[in-house]
Amino acid sequence: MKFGIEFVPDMKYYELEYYVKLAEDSGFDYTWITDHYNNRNVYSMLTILAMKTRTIKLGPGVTNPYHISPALIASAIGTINEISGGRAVLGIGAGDKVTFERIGISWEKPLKRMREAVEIIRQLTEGKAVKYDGEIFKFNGAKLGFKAGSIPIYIGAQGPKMLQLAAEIGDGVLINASHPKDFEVAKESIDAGLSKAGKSRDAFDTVAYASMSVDEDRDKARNAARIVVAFIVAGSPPTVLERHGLSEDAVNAVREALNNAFTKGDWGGVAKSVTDEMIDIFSISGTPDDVIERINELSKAGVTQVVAGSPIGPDKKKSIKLIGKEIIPKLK
Ligand code: F42
Repeated sequence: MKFGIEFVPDMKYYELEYYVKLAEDSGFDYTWITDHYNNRNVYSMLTILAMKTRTIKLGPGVTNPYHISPALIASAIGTINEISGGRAVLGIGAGDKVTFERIGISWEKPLKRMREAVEIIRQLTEGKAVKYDGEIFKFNGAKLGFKAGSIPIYIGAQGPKMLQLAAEIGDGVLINASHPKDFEVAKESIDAGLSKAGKSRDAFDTVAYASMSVDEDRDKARNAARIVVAFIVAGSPPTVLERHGLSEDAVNAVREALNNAFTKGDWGGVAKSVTDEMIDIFSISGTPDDVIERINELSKAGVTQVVAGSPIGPDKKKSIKLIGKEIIPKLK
């Protein structure tokens, strides 16, 4: 099992640098930095991290081919690869619909755009001159003026078609899920993509981009996950909610509690609306032993990398150290 950690660049660069160095020293293999226009710029932050770390692989988790051209994505990630001495990884997804609506981007043809962008980025980073006559992108002899190097491309995916595409054209897939059932369901689409491309599963990284909360005190760990889980429940498509047998009433209670929190600031009500079952389905939360048990189940369901995503724990610093001491060494 490989270990990754996700950070949102909603903090000062030196705080992010501190956490990522701590994660590197604690044995994490990858750090993924999220990309939304309202946070600090992902490549600016990755530049600092590339300079200040030594071994951890790093990249956006995930950027998208709507904000900027694939040419600029190739140039940016190539620069990070050069600065980091070959440690860059590119996480790319279709982007976030809600965020796009605020900045006037319409979410059209995500599958087509993803396929074309990844094909172009790969050719550019491999040093090729790109002539590309796609439905979305037209390139006419574009070429990077420096050696970007070989950069693994991971695709953020949840839907069956995007999962299949990720397996067909990516080196890995970042799946926003924490429960083995979601990976058992994803397996069919991943296998279809791999077989279309004639690739073996061994050469492909299936990543659980999970919400994680770890503490020696189980209740503390689980309580720290409640607000994040509420957002995941509220944003999950009906197919996912049905898969886990969650009642409509319970889900509506979470949505209502979130509305109250936004209008009246009642975040305690949100925490109360989240059931223990929801915490089990949408996060990996508990003591180090609880987390190890869940990661073993994920491994059986085909997961090859677990990413510790928000909240990580009630005390981020303590939890990162705890994962490094009590979890990573037992699963490597
Ligand atoms: N999004 C961000 O904006 N920033 C992040 O930092 C971020 C991190 C992240 C990490 C892991 C992860 O898994 C996702 C993450 N995301 C992040 C979200 C990501 O950008 C994508 O929104 C998400 O992964 C895509 O979800 P999805 O696999 O469900 O794909 C969508 C597009 C979907 O609806 N897929 C369907 C499917 O079956 O896969 C298919 C849709 C379809 O068929 N579309 C047609 C087409 O041609 O594309 C027609 C649509 C049309 O417009 O006509």
